[in-house]
Amino acid sequence: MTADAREPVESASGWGVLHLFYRIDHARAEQEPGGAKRALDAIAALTAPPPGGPNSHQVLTFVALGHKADLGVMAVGPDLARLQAFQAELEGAPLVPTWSYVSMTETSEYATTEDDERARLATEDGITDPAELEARVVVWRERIAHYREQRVHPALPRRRTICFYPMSKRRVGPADGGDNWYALSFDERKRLMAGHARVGRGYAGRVTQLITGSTGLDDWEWGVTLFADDPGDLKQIVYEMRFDEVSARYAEFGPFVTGLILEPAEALRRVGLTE
Ligand code: 76R
Repeated sequence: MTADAREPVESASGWGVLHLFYRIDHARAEQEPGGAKRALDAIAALTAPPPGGPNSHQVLTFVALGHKADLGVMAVGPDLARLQAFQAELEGAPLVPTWSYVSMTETSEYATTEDDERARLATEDGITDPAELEARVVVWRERIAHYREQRVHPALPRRRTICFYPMSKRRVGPADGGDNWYALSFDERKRLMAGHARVGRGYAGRVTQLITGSTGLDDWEWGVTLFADDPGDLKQIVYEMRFDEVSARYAEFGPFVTGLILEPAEALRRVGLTE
């Protein structure tokens, strides 16, 4: 089957997201020089604009710290068939898969509404003057439109460091003495998520997060990808969120992987693959 015959697999609700982790097969890399070129060709094929239109498929490469992986590759885009083809092409390079995570971008059912924000401006920020309130709502509307678009159709940010981990909301039954997020009412979940967002907003400009949904797709319910220039901010946001009720009572976490984001050729060079 030629690439052109590949039937696109797209969703109306969001883009596909692959987090791929590899270690380098150094023996193979030595026997087959040019390993980096095969990986770079795969990246170029995924991200090249198709004739007559822009391409939304993006790749971000990072070198992982620690022995969970040497190299991390994050790929996003509308067509799951293209993402799968990319994954298969990467295996032409001397890379040994160590872990992967599959998710999709999504909007959140707890997104702040305009009424929520008006109420917050009045009670939290103490704004009573109607003209000032209106001006703040206008600014908010613009910020949130950008934020929502970025959640579903993200442009991967270029920060220096990345941290990825999967997580789920707890659903232990009362018989086991546990908390069950999914047994709470919508209003209660929304109230709790507002507290979560308050903590998150404190990191505006320092940490960019991309929360992608994986319920039904992979072993956990979300993939959390955090980007920051200062790696200490990755640690700090996750630590502060642990005290917030949503995380303290209801969150369960998978493994964490941290890496340094680099341009693909440089990332491959740092893990010992040459062109
Ligand atoms: O107002 C809005 O519409 C956005 C508010 C918001 C939602 C709905 C928000 C804000 N998040 C939302 C949803 Mn989040 N987030 C995480 C983690 O380690 C941990 O304890 C948790 C991992 C981080 C670090 C983080 C950061 N968030 C979600 C969801 C989906 C919940 C669901 O649908 O049930 C998850 C799993 C999740 C987890 N969050 C923010 C942040 C930050 C930094 C913000 C502020 C963004 C901003 O306003 O600029």
